[in-house]
Amino acid sequence: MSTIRSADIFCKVIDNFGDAGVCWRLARALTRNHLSVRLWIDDLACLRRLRPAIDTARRAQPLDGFTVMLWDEAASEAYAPADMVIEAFACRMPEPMLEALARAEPCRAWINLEYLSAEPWAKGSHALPSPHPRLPLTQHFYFPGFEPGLGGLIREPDLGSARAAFDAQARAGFLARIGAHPTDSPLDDLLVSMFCYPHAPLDSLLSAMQSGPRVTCLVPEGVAGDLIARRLNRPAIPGARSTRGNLTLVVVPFLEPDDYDRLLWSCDLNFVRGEDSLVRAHWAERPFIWQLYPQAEGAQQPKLEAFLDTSHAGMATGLAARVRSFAQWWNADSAAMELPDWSALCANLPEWESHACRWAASVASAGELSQSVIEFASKIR
Ligand code: TRH
Repeated sequence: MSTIRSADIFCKVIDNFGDAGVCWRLARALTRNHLSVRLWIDDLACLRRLRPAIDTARRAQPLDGFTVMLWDEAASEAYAPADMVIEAFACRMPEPMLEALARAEPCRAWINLEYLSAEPWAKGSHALPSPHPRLPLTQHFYFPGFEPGLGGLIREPDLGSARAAFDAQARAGFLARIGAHPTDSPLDDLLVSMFCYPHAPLDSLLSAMQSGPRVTCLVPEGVAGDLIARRLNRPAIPGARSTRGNLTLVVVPFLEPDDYDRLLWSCDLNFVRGEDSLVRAHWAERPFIWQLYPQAEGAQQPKLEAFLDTSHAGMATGLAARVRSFAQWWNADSAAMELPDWSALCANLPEWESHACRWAASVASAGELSQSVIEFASKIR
């Protein structure tokens, strides 16, 4: 056992916001666990979309208690590794950095933080060693997860109290601040947040919403922008809104992560995607529909089924079937499936919310990622 005092997180942005989002969140969580943290990221502009405080012209800068470092070729010069070195999502550190890692005394904990999946193989691969083919270095796989036996999910220790303090008045103030609701009168509609990929069958869903129960759908700027602009008949910029039938469509700003949490807490149903917004939707304790990041050969489909199997444990059979068919439709490759009954899904929201609370509590009790990875690193070092 060796105390871990510092961490380097390496983040290569492939596309979208998930790589930066997960790494930023992990950096903040490790910092709050009293580690000195550097987040090495190759795309400062992407991080800036999440945290506008970032200056894209600076190679090193403080943010939220840790240091953000531009990860480019020059970063390898004189690299001195931290006690724990995390490569996110198998991004590869360049040879000179690996050589510095191999030379470091005492040896460092070298970890590959993997993608989140409920598929059974994740448990089988969690914490396995993977020796470097040439250098005297061993990397370990580390899997976040929903169940015991994996690394858990990132969950800030003060999240429960922050959410509990977010009462009806705070919610109304927040919704007014982001322009979700133009007046201070209470919002009677069902409130839905929408974060999806451009290929989602959103147009069909919005049409169904027009003839379902009254709903206000909040779409952060940049999400399905072309479709939303067509629907609104004007640019999809914050403040743009239109009502057709029982649906009011509103564009809100792309929010900073802590405000995005508040958005999820505020809504009756959240559509989320990728990885990090899925985790945040759990902590909102509200019903959610997940759209998975599309992978080669449809690898996201078994991932979806595994998640539904795991997360629906203990859910009433009728509700589970309804949610499953909706999630399958939302993730289908084509318009081959018929749109499930939107109104019936809405009628199930109270029962679904009770399940969401139980499921979130079960996931939270399975472990917290930032703490578990520190413990793991101190054992393997
Ligand atoms: O943006 P994503 O689709 O990211 C994806 C996934 O991580 C995927 O697994 C990965 O392979 C791919 O990137 C490269 O979805 P995700 O993971 O939810 O990340 C979005 C982040 O943006 C998350 O941290 C929440 C945050 N966010 C805000 O902060 N404000 C907002 O208004 C919105 C809509 C999102």
